[in-house]
Amino acid sequence: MAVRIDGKALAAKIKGQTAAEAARLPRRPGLAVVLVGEDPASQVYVAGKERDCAECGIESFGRRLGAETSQEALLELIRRLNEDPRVDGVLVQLPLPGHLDEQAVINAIAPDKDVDCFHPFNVGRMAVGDPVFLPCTPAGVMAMLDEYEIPIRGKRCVVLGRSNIVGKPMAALLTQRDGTVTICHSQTEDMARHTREADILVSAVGRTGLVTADMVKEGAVVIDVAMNRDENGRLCGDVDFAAVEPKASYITPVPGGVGPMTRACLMRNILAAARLHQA
Ligand code: L34
Repeated sequence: MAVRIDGKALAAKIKGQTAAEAARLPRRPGLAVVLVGEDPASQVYVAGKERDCAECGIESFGRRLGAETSQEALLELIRRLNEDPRVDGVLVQLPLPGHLDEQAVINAIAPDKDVDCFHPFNVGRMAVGDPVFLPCTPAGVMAMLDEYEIPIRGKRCVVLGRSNIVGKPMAALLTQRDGTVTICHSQTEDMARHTREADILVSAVGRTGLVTADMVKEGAVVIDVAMNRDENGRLCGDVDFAAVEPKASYITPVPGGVGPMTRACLMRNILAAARLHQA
């Protein structure tokens, strides 16, 4: 039976450290969270981030915009936040309504305030192994592996999903730690052939029931990044948890796994940004 990785507990520990360090700065760090539209899941996640900020002694400036906001109005808001000295981090919650150009919005965020680590400058710095910030979800996964002393070097790591915000940076960080990394995606032929070889399996697809017990090697470490709703509206990941748990050596639950770690790593990035700005 797998050990359940307690993301909530580790996130609390990281937030405690972040709060202690933030308290020593000459000025309170600040985060601007921009939410466009009324997506209910995004509202929950943003509320969680604002709660984390309060716990860490970080000031949060919420900016709620209507779903019909124009690209130009959103870019103008970002320009103002880029110039606001109280704001150390600017986060635009994704996904944006369909008429908005997400990449153009990300590109408009000042790289030194890009606490998501989505801007191409920061993605590049991370990819060459000289990071300014680390992407929150992949960094959260790495922190969980390290906390439980799970070795990465030489291990077969399989990442399901190739998004810019999770799959690609996840693969980069595992590679930097000397994992042997395979990325699978919607066009992969015979995905189970890959997953069955994995010592560390990270699923970030967003499809309930994607990872079944027959796809997991005995003793594998299984990390579930997804945030899906099942037919009863309950939060669940990609992994068939009940069936996979007996086979795995370590497994993350949803909720209480990667989600809280993403938010804790965001707090760390805001602290790092505040240090850049206050140096
Ligand atoms: N810009 N957009 C930007 N940055 C991000 O880092 C995100 N992401 C993803 C969506 N859009 C984003 C998040 O914050 C997903 N995500 C996220 C973060 C935290 C949680 C879920 C998604 C989270 O706290 N999950 C809780 C349960 C929350 C609930 O009850 O719904 C958990 O325990 O997993």
